[in-house]
Amino acid sequence: MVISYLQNGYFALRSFYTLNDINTILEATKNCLKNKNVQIIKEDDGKTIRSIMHYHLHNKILNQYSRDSRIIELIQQLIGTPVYISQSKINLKKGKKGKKWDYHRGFTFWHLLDGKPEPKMISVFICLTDQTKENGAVYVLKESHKNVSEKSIKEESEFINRTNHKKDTSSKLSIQIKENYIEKYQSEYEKEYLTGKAGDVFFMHPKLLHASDKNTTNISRDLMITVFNSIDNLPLKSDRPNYLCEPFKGALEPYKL
Ligand SMILES: O=C(O)CCC(=O)C(=O)O
Ligand SMILES: [Fe+2]
Repeated sequence: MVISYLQNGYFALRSFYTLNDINTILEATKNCLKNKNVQIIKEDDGKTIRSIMHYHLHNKILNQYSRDSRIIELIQQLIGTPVYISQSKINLKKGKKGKKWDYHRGFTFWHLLDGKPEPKMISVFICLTDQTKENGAVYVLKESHKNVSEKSIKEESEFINRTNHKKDTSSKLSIQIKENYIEKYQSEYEKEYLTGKAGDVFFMHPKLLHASDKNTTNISRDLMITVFNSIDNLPLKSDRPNYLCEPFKGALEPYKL
């Protein structure tokens, strides 16, 4: 697992959660949506929900799943220090209505916009529904996390829409990777779809290039995403809202489910 993470930039834990777990999470997600403090990002149609932000702060059951001791243990092994949650969201990609995510590296946003110095971070993706090419599964460019410097991140990036933070996670991301760089990376690295079943979990390196297409089916493609950051890697300059860059309130306490 550790070798595969370092080599490819991601790895999968198949059937990590039972369907019972997943139903519990989906039910809790419905309750979370009733909470007025939770930040919702809509698709460009202004109606369809795209992301439910900082889910871990607004529902007790979701909070417990966000601190699953088995996952935290793995993350601490990979990062080497205690961690906290620096961002969390549930991305619903509704049948026929859910839209794409452009190619990006999480670290571009967390480093350039929030000033997190190092890639001592990991994103965990829990599949809440089956993930297929047709319903818009995430795809990655395998090994594209390697040889990425601060200079190369700046060179490949183009800033748009910098005044509206809701665009930081919209279908046209506020930091775009320039077209010529995307073409270059697509020719250099192998594209791999993170397809799987509800209950599968993916771990992703913060520098790995990834994207997803719109949902062309009637089946929703739902993902619960939690970004863990080292307690030694706090943001130095973020002016973004808390739901994009959560303030540090102490190391995460693992929860035994
Ligand atoms: O939901 C997706 O398809 C991609 C989400 C993603 O990459 C992100 O939230 O950073
Ligand atoms: Fe992402």
